[in-house]
Amino acid sequence: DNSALGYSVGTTLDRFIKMKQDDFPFASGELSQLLRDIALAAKIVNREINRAGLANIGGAFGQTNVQGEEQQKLDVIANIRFTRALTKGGEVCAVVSEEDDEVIDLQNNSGKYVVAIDPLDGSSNIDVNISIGTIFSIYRRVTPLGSPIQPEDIMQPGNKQVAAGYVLYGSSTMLVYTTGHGVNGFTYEQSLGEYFLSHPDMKAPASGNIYSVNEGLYNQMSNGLQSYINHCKENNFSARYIGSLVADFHRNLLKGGIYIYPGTTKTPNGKLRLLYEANALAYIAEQAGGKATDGHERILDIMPTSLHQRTPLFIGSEKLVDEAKTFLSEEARVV
Ligand code: P6P
Repeated sequence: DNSALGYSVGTTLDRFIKMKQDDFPFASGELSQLLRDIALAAKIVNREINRAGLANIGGAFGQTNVQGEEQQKLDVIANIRFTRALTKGGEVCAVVSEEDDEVIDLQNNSGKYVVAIDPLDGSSNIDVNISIGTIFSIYRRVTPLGSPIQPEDIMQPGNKQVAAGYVLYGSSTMLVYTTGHGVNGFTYEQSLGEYFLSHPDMKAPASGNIYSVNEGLYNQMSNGLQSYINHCKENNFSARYIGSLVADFHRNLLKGGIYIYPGTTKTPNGKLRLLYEANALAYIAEQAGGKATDGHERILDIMPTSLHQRTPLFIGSEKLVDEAKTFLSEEARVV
């Protein structure tokens, strides 16, 4: 029971948001409503995901959609669901989505917030029934109300986030988020349609012995990173790599560990996207006492220059991220 924190395990998400809002009487409640909108869309996406496998069986289970259309890809469906929920909610004026080349203007000119989202990350894992996730960042717009202005409202560094979170559609579905006052995890109870506080005040273990990296990239890695990976092997680390960012991140957040998606000779900036993957997880990691860098600088201080830009990502337990960095800088000295 975390009564010292003013709430206890088992509190519903709605009550938790309400209590947190009471802590900020000047809050207009719009961010609270925005979080509710995201939580609702996640319930719908969760249901679509659970039905997807059957949808491929088609009519046999009556799963083809009513229009009998070609079963849309789940990440397209997720993008529609989140964008629609944010449009109807009215608090968001613009969305940057992994699924759309350009910024989506929601035509909510009184919306104070901008959302960057990966509606369904790791969708290549769906067909093989591996956990997948939604990742989102929330910013306050910086220009006066009206149509969102680029780049000012959109290309904000991660240190300007007002909230960030992820949904993990795993053995159970969880919503984990921060509004800058710590990290809290909620587990979705499908039969009740409610999220219940299951992981209050989440803290990243300062260290750990799990490293998560695609070792298939080893030969394309810098000497410094190769030496760090060898260091992990020499120190009895466990290699845990699901290949689904949210699942790998969440496990390391709970157990301690480091997740690395490095720049390589073929992809110098790695694979993961700054605006709607790295920034959100970096904010959560830091709020939980962990760390996130691109190998050199803090992810949250990177000034974006393009919507879908990639960044190398070293994220997780503070001591491990710091340690990895020393190996990388050694490489710099050697060179
Ligand atoms: P690789 C999934 O495609 C994803 O975007 C992340 O979820 C995951 O961590 C990463 O890519 C896996 O990439 O190159 O190791 O298959």
